[in-house]
Amino acid sequence: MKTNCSLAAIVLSLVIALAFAFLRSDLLWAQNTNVILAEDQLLNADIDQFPDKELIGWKVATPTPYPGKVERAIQPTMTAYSGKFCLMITPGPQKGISGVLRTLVANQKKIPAKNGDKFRVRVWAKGNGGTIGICLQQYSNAGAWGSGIWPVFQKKLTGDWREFSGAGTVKGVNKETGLPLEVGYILFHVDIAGNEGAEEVVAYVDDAAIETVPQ
Ligand SMILES: [Ca+2]
Repeated sequence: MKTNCSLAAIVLSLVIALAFAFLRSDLLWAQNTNVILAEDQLLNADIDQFPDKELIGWKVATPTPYPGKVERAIQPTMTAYSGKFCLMITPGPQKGISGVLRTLVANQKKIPAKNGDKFRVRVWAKGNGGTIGICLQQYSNAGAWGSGIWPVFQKKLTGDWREFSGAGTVKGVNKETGLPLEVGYILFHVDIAGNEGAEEVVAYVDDAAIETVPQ
């Protein structure tokens, strides 16, 4: 009788362990299928694709009141964070505001998104002063702009490569009515701002990433 009880206990333990393992693998699988990797989401995310010296995937956002320059920086002039190249961003004078230098550089890949979706973003950057932000600009499928969200907002750049990351939830707002806008896609923007009255800021940016956060 005692042997039968022990055997039953062992069998029960095995069943529980197998059930837990099955549930756990199912959970992991579900998480993995919800994560979209960075290389699928951004164009030239590692900033190393420059055939024929062409700048692929990144350009100053238009229309924008924040002009500036975005170029490739190449070794040995500048040591990239990864690979051979990184972006070199020089903010320009902000229209209508004297002394303020700023620019927005947009990745050209439209990332499918809808209200309520959560995204995690990341970029590596350095600079001789100034700040960096990462903004997700929200648009309807028809291309109507529905404001931006700021997973990273005006963090100070330093002379060393640093990782800047954060997360934000899509929540488009119609600028004219104030009502929610049905978001169809987002665009990844890097925002570099200089210090008023300071010497010209030059920022270097590399290895951008964005991924959906499972909910
Ligand atoms: Ca790179």
